[in-house]
Amino acid sequence: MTELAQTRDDWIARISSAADPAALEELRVAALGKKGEISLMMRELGRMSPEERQTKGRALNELRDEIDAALRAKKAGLDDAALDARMESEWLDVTLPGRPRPQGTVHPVSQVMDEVAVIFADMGFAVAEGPQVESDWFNFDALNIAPEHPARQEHDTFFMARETGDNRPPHVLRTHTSPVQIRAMQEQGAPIRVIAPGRVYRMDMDQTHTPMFHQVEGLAIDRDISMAQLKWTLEEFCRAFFEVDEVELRFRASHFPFTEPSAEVDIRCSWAGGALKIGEGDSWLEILGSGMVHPKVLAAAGVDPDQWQGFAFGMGIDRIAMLKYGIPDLRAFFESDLRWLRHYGFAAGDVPSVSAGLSRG
Ligand code: 2NM
Repeated sequence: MTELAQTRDDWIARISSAADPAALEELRVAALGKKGEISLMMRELGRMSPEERQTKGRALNELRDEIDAALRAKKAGLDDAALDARMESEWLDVTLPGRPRPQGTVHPVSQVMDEVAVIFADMGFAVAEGPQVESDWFNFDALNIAPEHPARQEHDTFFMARETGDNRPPHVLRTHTSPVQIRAMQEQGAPIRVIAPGRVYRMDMDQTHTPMFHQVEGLAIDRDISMAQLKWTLEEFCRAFFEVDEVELRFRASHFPFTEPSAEVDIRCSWAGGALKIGEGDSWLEILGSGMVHPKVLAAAGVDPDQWQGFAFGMGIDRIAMLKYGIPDLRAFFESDLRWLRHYGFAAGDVPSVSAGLSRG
């Protein structure tokens, strides 16, 4: 092998094993730079005879071009590899679903409404909804609440403004969700099993009352529904809702215009150590109102009281939420204080279910 061929092979080998663009640039300077090996060899040509210069010169030009081409090819290869590596490391699948971190929580009232709906759905009750602004017929008359009844007076009920000269009775903010049950009976007839959860309004504001609060009422009408089925239904509900194996309910005779007979329902509990325990102890806690739907109410809702009968009940959602989740102050429910919401709120997407557990928070 000639001296030139050896030089060529050495450079080609070094170029092909250059690890990165910086190493390659060093090789380029060492070979073709002003003081590079090939450049110095070319400078020798000046001291040669014309014949020698011609053959040696041509050979050196070829060598220089060959090394230059090898350098360029290697540079392109290294640049491609660098781009491939970058594409690999910066790879992003834009078709993946987003993973937003939820900022909000589920309000205890919403959580409890969901829990109640799930429990009653399991017993065959559908959810019914209706307007919050009601005619006084649906809110009072249909429910056998007489015009002179104290609940109808100005100081208990929010009345909507009326056009001047309009002598029809004004609409009201519903004071209970019973009008929803009247509408459900009118629309579906009997037999029927529904619950009506939602906002209700009464002019009351102190430690234990807010002017807007939440109620859930239930209604079951069929040919031969009895108080015994009412009691079983409420016991089942309380067991599931308070997530305890046994509960004991006590029915106390009471009076509501829309039920006859009527009963207030207490649940056995204990306050030992300051914490409420449902199902054991020597205390009783009032949690519900209930009774057999008054024949006049059935008739007003278009259901024949000679053929159908059934029970109804109502309870405060905010109140049972406080009891179940140990929330001390009712008014904090509606202050929208973020610290309170984060403390008492539930994880979004943790949907209650009777089989998987109501409240895993
Ligand atoms: C209660 C207590 C007792 C009730 C009655 C009705 C209706 F519309 F069917 F007549 N719904 N809810 C009722 C009965 C509500 O709340 C303390």
